[in-house]
Amino acid sequence: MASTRMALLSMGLLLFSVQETLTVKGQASVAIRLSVENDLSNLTPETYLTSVVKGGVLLGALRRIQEMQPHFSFTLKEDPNYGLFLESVNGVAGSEKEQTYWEILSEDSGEYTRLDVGIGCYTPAEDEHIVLRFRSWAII
Ligand code: B12
Repeated sequence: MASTRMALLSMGLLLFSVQETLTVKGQASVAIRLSVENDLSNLTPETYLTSVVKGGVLLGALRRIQEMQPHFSFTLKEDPNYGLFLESVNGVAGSEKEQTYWEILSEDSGEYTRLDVGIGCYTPAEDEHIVLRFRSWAII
């Protein structure tokens, strides 16, 4: 009797945690925060709450924000060797001539780590804070 009750309880907990991680489309998802900052202007940083399919790449989160937020947009360039390069965010584009680009970082307790791959390869973790920062590479 006690073991049946334990089994039902564990099943209940399992169903609860599974339900908690399901998105509208029925796929498990990972919630993340994404901020957009600009080192070269004094625009107020924007922060978006979004999610990506479990095991999915950062690009999926950007697409999801673009679908939900009328003021968020981005464009990509395809590089033959490294895949997808984030070219512009909210109408602000990086430029070879101006030596500017969108840097992609992960922030944790005030520490910023530069991602070592692009948006088409990076797999965000649960509750990760991703920062897209417009900056100059001349002052790295
Ligand atoms: C210089 C450089 C940059 C410069 C390129 C501009 C310039 N004109 O200098 C800047 C600062 C913009 C840059 C940015 C980034 N870079 Co970079 N970069 C390099 C580096 C050191 C040399 C590239 C180069 O000049 N090759 C010589 C030229 C003649 O060849 P090319 O094919 O024309 O080079 C182009 C591509 O490399 C492209 N590029 C550069 N970085 C990246 C990153 C991604 C994801 C893509 C798709 C394209 C791309 O820009 C170059 C100029 O057009 C390489 C490492 C290496 N030693 O190769 C890393 C390297 C390519 N970068 C890398 C990364 C991770 C990034 C960033 C994602 C870092 C970040 N977290 O922000 C960002 C891209 C962000 C975005 N907006 O999508 C990785 C890519 C790894 C991978 N498998 O995805 C590398 C291999 C470094 C590493 N970690 O080992 N980068």
